[in-house]
Amino acid sequence: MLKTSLAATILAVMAMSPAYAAKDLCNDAHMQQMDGMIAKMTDAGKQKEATAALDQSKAAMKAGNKDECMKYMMEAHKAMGL
Ligand SMILES: [Cu+2]
Repeated sequence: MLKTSLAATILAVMAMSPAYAAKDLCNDAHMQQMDGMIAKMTDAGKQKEATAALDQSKAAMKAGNKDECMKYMMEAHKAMGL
């Protein structure tokens, strides 16, 4: 139940952001959003996976590598059940 509502929340958040379609999620605001969503995950294994992927995504963002950033972002989303 909780997982379902979390996924619905994430989808709602993503749908509200036009930037999502433009694949422009490599920004501090979204990273913060991701941190918050991952913190609410109930599956410890998936949470770890999402955190690791997001860390790599953040590192790529800092390095200015948007392709890498998006690649790991998608991995994080997948771990989150998106
Ligand atoms: Cu994201």
